[in-house]
Amino acid sequence: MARFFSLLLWTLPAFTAVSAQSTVPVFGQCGGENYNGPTTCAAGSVCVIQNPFYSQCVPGDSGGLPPSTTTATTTTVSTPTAAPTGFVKTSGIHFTLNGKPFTVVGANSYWVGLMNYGIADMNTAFHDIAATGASVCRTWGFNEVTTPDGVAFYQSWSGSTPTINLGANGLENFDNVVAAAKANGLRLIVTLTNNWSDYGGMDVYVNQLLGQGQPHDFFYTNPTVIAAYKNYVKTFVTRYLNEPAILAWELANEPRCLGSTSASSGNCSISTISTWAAEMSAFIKSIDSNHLVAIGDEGFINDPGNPIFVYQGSSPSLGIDFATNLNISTLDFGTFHLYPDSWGEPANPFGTQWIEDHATAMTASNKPIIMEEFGITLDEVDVYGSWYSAIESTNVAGDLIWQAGSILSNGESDPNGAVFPGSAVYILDTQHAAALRARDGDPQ
Ligand SMILES: *[C@@H]1O[C@H](CO)[C@@H](O)[C@H](O)[C@H]1NC(C)=O
Ligand SMILES: *[C@@H]1O[C@H](CO)[C@@H](O)[C@H](O)[C@H]1NC(C)=O
Ligand SMILES: CC(=O)N[C@H]1CO[C@H](CO)[C@@H](O)[C@@H]1O
Repeated sequence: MARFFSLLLWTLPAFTAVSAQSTVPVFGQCGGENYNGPTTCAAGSVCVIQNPFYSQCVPGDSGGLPPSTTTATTTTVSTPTAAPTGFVKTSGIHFTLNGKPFTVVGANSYWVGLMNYGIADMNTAFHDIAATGASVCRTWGFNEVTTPDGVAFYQSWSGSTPTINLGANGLENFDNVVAAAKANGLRLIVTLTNNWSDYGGMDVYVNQLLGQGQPHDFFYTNPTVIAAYKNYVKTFVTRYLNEPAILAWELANEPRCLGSTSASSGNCSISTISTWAAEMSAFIKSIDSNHLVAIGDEGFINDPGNPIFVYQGSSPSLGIDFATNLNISTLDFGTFHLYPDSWGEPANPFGTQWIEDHATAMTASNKPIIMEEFGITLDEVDVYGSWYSAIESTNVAGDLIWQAGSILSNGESDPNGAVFPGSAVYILDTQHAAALRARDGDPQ
């Protein structure tokens, strides 16, 4: 069925009044009730009202016009422009914000904080995501390096000694990521390590602390490794304790018994990873009661005898059971991924069945779940359309496509599976975000 669709453009809301004093840096406060400081934004940024109490200098220009003293001109229904306030919580199978429904929909952008993008490019990236009506972006809060290689990194290792990078290409860079997401009305799901060797991940901890080639799954069980990971997590999480633009922390991207570079110990099972997830999520909850916590796993189902690989969660290479992990009280929501091409399955009916089977576990656990990564290489619009219908009708809380794409100052962002503004999938995503918000009665 063809549906009329018109793409709504993102517009900055009003500029605040200006009285010439000193200049406010980008992302600094420039107005708001009871605010008496300077109101002129640094060159290349404009003052944007986020709420009655807070206006912020946001990268952009005012089109050569002096800032206007009148309030809001145009806003669109499809794009939230207010900076996030309040922490997202859960209630039954739903996410909530300030007691009202909150729809989790958007995209992954692992690259936004890693590729040395400046604030203006970060702003473009988040603007392109927000303009679909998205509420959330998932990104990497890790890059473990033994030799810094030019991109941003958050922890470097010299032998068995890790050093968290607090500098301009470290957590200060992530501060900019958070501020840029926030300025575009988005919240972040931040993943704190990787099963895979991309950007370091678990094997760096294991190799540096226990010796090269030690089993991947020692990441989950070795006390020295667990202590080092907790130290990293604590520094990262504590820095953003009071930041409402963080929606959730994730323990790892796609944890499995097996990684990219080393073997498994042969002693890794569902209980290995669920025990680790329970300990790590309780640890985060003990230092941060504001934010939600999830695993970040692919959502494998444990159905012994099922011939399909991703239903063999107890396989010694996987060690994940979606239902078992949903039972962990310090985990707030469940995640699953959907990549039929890499899993050797057809897009459908496999894909819609996979969504329905997770919805069944969601109902049993009474926690929200999201399809937080998915992708296919052929017939994207038809296939995603069918998956989105399944998400919408099964009450799965939402989804984040892999992955966002933007045209930035040095060209295209990582084109792998990327959805660029104006593409057919981008337009489909915009319709889907509106449908999910309408389903949930999300007031944004
Ligand atoms: C196997 O793992 C369990 C916990 O998952 C642990 O108690 C046991 O000591 C491990 N055995 C070996 C040989 O590593
Ligand atoms: C999850 O917890 C419920 C309630 O305690 C229990 O009935 C169910 O068997 C558990 N599921 C798994 C997979 O552990
Ligand atoms: C599931 C998945 O995407 N796995 C890939 C992650 O990345 C590593 C490389 O670092 C690949 O080997 C995996 O196949």
